Amino acid sequence: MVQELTHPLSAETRSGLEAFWMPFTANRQFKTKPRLMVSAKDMHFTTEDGRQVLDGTAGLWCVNAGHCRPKIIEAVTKQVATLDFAPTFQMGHPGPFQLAERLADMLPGDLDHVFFTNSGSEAVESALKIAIAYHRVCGQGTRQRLIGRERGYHGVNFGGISVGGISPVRKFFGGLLNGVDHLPHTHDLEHNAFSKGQPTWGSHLADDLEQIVALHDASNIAAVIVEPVAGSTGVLLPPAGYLQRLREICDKYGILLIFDEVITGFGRLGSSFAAEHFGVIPDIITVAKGITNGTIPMGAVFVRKQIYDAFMHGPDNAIELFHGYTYSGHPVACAAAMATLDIYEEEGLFHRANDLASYWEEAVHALRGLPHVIDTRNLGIIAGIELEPIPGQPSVRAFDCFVRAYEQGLLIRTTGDIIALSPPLILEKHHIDQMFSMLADILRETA
Ligand code: PXG
Ligand code: PLP
Repeated sequence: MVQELTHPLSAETRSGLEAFWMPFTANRQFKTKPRLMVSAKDMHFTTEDGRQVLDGTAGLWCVNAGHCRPKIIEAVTKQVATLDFAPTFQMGHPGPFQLAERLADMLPGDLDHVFFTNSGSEAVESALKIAIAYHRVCGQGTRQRLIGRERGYHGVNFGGISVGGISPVRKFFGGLLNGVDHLPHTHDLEHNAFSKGQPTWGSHLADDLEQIVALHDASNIAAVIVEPVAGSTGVLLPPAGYLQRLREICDKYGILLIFDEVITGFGRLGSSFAAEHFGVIPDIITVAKGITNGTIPMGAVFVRKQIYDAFMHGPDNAIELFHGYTYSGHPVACAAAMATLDIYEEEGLFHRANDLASYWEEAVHALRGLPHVIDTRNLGIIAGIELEPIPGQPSVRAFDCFVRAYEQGLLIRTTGDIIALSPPLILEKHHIDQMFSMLADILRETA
């Protein structure tokens, strides 16, 4: 029998909300006026007070196939009743082997080995460690420096916040990894406002990598990590040619290139991975979110064959990589991922995203000219709408839009004064129409 919640939550009475320290949330503000979702189906959430909310953000960039898909529910239910857990340290079960083979078939270039984690943050830590260890096993143990980028987001663990470029995060946590440099971010409204797709100005910003190499020498540098499209700091698009240039410079100096595809992986840009969309193959890719449609936590690191092979030396009984999580390749997460990939494939969702991208682009740019809108930008099924901040009150205007949107039945995501949209890829044109007409009304109402 299903146990009822002993302390039912109530947004109305605001009871039962205190103990949960909410992540990345204004806790006190939320708890005085909570926004609670109790169920979801396909493109919509249902709120505690029974309202439908159109999901404009695929949850948090993860529910790419829409909510509560029966195939995933069935796979997870079956798995949890058959093999709830089995270790993957010196042991195995079929799930992660089958899933890794399948992912390897989807991956571009010679990326063909998969290390499993439980989140994007863990995928990033794993990727950074693999990069440093790789150089060591290749006899280049001095290559330890890591290069990230301003306004990069690579999750919340120490490696990720060190290569990340979010100043409030860096201010609060001090004691970051030594030996990290940052490339400049590529966001420039003076040159690129209202770009449709990739902006044309700014590929030269990749050349700063040359200066970092000149300063430290390539023999001290392990890897460069970037999001092909920076999502969580406000949809920052790579200028045309920028990622190609990074690839060239990394090749020139033997530096590994890591694409953090936690957001761009699994269809967001109308391709399996951004690497494919941009035609730039990195050495390592990190993913999470869409790998299981957000149903069960899972992340992964994809590496090129030569990286995996470099570790496969020494006595057969030697552990090659001193790294792993209890739940690396968890059976239930693997089942969720297999069912998710089935849906992506059967419904051709990546192609669908690609097909809808131009309709989406038109809708995004139709917001140009509305009050406070200083930029609209898009790629695949992602949009960024940047608002002029209220002087002296950064992020207040966008947050006000977020609350209004929620109250009117649309979930958007805001970061600073930027609205980010990334709906499930099952969306129909009428959802796009509805989303942008609601957003236009909200922008007109917003002070
Ligand atoms: N890398 C990237 C590029 C991400 O976007 C992570 C790593 C960390 O993943 P986990 O699973 O540890 O959260 C992310 C996560 C937002 C938002 O509002 C974005 C993320 C997470 C929460 C909110 O844009 N991205
Ligand atoms: N694999 C998965 C999981 C997919 O969703 C798709 C397409 O949507 C494909 C493979 C096929 O991709 P393509 O035909 O571009 O090679």
